[in-house]
Formats: sequence, structure tokens, C-alpha cells
Amino acid sequence: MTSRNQQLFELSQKVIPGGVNSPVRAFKSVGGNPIFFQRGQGAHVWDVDGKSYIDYVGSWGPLILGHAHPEVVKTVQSTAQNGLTFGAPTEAELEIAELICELLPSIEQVRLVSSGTEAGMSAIRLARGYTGRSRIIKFEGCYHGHDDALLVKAGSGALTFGNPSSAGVPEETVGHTMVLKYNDLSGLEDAFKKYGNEIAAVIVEPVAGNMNLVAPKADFLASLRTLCTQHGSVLIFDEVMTGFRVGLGCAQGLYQVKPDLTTLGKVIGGGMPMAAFGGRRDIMQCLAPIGAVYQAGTLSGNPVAVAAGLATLKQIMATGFYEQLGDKTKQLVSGISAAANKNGISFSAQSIGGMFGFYFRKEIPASFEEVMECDKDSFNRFFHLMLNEGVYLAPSAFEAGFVSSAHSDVEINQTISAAEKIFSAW
Ligand code: KE4
Repeated sequence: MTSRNQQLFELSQKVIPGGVNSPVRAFKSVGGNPIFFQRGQGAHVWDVDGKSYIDYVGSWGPLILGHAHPEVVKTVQSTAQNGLTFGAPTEAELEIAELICELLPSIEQVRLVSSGTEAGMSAIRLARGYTGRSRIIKFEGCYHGHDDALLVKAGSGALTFGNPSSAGVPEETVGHTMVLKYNDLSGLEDAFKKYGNEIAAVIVEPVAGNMNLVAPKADFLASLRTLCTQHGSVLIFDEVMTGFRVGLGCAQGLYQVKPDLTTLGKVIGGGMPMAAFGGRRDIMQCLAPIGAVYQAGTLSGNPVAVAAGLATLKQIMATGFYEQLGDKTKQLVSGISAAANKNGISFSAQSIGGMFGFYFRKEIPASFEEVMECDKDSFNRFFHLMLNEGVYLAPSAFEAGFVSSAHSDVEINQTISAAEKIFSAW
């Protein structure tokens, strides 16, 4: 009998490209058909055929409190009663802007937008407008949304400029974008030696989460800071994923490196479409309506998304929130690693705050090349076997995973048991 999931996927493909509204949802990387969900509660989601899963995707990061947290839902419902959007300033936008500036000392002013892509795109334009320069540096394996200038894959050789990683992006659009190797200090120093005072900005995921999880090497971020300061380039931390995920001070607090601009998203919207970019006042003052750099958005700072974000931020500010989240995530990765290693499987894992990475590779990867050495087929097999056991991991070997405060020891231990069962029969 055709499942409801199969029916919906067949119908969706007729009217939505690939049947999905974002490519990574299509299961192309892991094989099989995407799962259509109908309900989420806490650490669990239910598909349209009624099967439940422990969820470690959390909508790719926003759901740090789990699905349908009562405080978030209540606030969204009550806010919506008073109108969904005004296209005009509201007091709640002031409240969340003040809270973000209080939590992140590097942010003196902030502008709300509706997606991480908008935040990244706007931060790049702002850095170019502020410096009057065009060249930007990004890193291979890092993703900052689908803005043309950032859809770039590494060109051949170390210092060549990137070429488009997507159709529809003209060569000239990416001509100013240089793609370097993440965690490669010598490449970075060479780039600044050659182009230093032409570089408008460096944009980096301070903890990379879009090539699976790759942590910054000891002095990588600090070197970025020093070089940007020396050459008058704007250092942009893309904290759309790490923001309030790895700690209340975000990655910049964890590693004690102060960027000039930060992009945020995911957690700050609590599951609603909201992102932000902010930083040094002198740079932010270049933004319209007071500055010459244009940026705008119909639903930027809309009351319902801001309400969800505020409700979420208030919850994560609770004493001990990140200690508990970090401990649970560590418990998950060490339990699964132990299960793999007990069965002689080449596997490693790590976690930072509430995000984690699994690798079918003996050592934890520290670069894009090392991530590419991971056994993707083994990951895909593990993914589907875990799915059968009712555990929903990110449907790609190149994505990070996420634990929420709603995951209890019950879910963590059930997940480890599922992995033990799978690895013992591997
Ligand atoms: P959005 O435009 O998808 O809100 O944010 C783009 C973005 C920017 N920066 C970082 C560090 C990000 O991780 C993202 C989006 N992350 C992906 C998952 N790795 C979102 C999932 C998807 O594309 O469907």
C-alpha cells in the first residue's frame, strides 16, 4: 500500500521543484524519499504516516528548546491576536535589539531580517560600502546562504578567485570572492600579503557546521582578527548556526574573538523566519536610512517572529541552560562513539555546545579535505538504519546535528541503544 508520505511526495514533485522548498530536505545526499512531518513536540516529530522519531535536526538549528515549546507557542498565539505585521516599528523590535546588544558586546547596533541569507548578503554589502573595497574572502566548506557573491567553490590553486558553485551566477559576480581553506593560516597570510588593503571583508563560520562540524584550530580565529585589523578589512562572523547554539555568548564568546559584524539566525527566531546582522556602530551607521548602503525587508522584525525569538532567548538565558545542553550533547556523542569503537568501526564524533558531528573516519576532521575523506556510504547506511529505529539525523553526511533542551536522558539513551544495535550488526 502506498504510504501517505509517498503520495504527498509524488504530488509535491508536480508543483514544487524536487517536491521540497529547500534542497537539503530532498534526501538526495542519503538516498530515499524525504519525510513529510505533521507534528513536533519536544524532542519528537511525527511523520504523516504516524511514525515518531527522536529529532536531531531541529529544523537545522532553530529549535534549541525542542518543538512547540509551550512558552514560545503561547507568546506567538497571543501576539498574533494583535496583528501579524505592520511594516512599521514596534516596541518588541526595540526589546530584542537591546537584548542582542546586551548578550553580544561586539554588537552595538543590529538590523533584523528574515533569513540567514539576507543577513549574510547584507553584511557583505555593508562591509563593501563601509570600506569602499570589493574583494571578499570566504572559506571552502562554509555556507553563508545563497547570495550570488557567496555561492562560490574554491578555484584551483590556493590564491585563485572562486568560480560559481551554482548555475545562474555570472562569473563577474564571484570575481571578487576568494575561497581559502578553513583552518589554513598560511593561505590566509598569503592572501592578505597579496591583497590586504583590497579586502573589504572576511566572512567565516567561527565553528563550521555546513561541511559537517569542523572546529576552528587554536589560533585560526585570532589570526583572522589580527589580519583584518592590520589591513582595515571587516571581520564577519557568520553565527547563523552557532549563534546561541554553542553558548550564550555565541562562538565569539566561546573563543573570545570579537568580530566587526555578526550574522545571526535560526535560534533567534525560535522557529519563525527571523535573522539579524549587527556589529560596530560606525559600520552599522552606513546603513539606510542614515547611510548610503541600502538594505530593506517587508517583514523584517515582524511582531510574531520577534515574539518567538524573545520567548526563546528568555528561556536560554536561564542559569545552567548551556551546561545541561552541552553535557547532554557530549553524552550522546560519547555513547555513539563508544558503540562504534567497541565494534571496530572507523568512527569519530565531537560536540560543541548543543551541536555535534559524526564522522565515519578514525580521526575528527579539521578541514574540508579531511571531511571529504569520511566514508559517506557508511554515513548514509547509518542514517537509514537509525531512521528505521526512530532516530532522525540530518539527511546528509555534511551537516551538523543538534540537541535541544527537550532531549532528556531517555531520548539520549534510546539513541545510543539504537546505535549499539546497528553497530553490533554492522
Ligand atoms: P537561511 O537563509 O537558510 O535562513 O540561512 C542561511 C545560512 C547562513 N549561514 C549559515 C552558517 C547557515 O548554516 C545557513 C543555513 N543552514 C542550512 C543548513 N546547514 C539551512 C538548511 C537549508 O538550507 O534548508
